[in-house]
Amino acid sequence: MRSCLNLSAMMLGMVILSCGGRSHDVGLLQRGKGAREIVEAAQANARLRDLPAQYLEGPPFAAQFAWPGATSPATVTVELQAGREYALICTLRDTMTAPQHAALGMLRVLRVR
Ligand SMILES: [Cu+2]
Repeated sequence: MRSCLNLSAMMLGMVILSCGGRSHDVGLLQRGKGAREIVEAAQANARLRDLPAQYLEGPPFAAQFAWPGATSPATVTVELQAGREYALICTLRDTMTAPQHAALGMLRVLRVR
């Protein structure tokens, strides 16, 4: 995942640089869930609205988008809770039948101290 992450004072600023993927979603992970659950759900083609049943605590609450070869025109800033883990995931797919980018490893788990 070629995204630019800045963690400070519990704030996450997300800007997407040029990469094959175009969109990332941020969501709070259920306790005990992690990258394995994200990949398994993506491989099972879980829909975005079904992710809370798989590994998120509530729906994704932030998203960012950039066209291929471009940088996202804005920065999304979210306030993170100390002691929690967040999923930075790409739920896009290149075609209707292609796997979600998260199934291909386009994900990151953020731990906030
Ligand atoms: Cu992607």
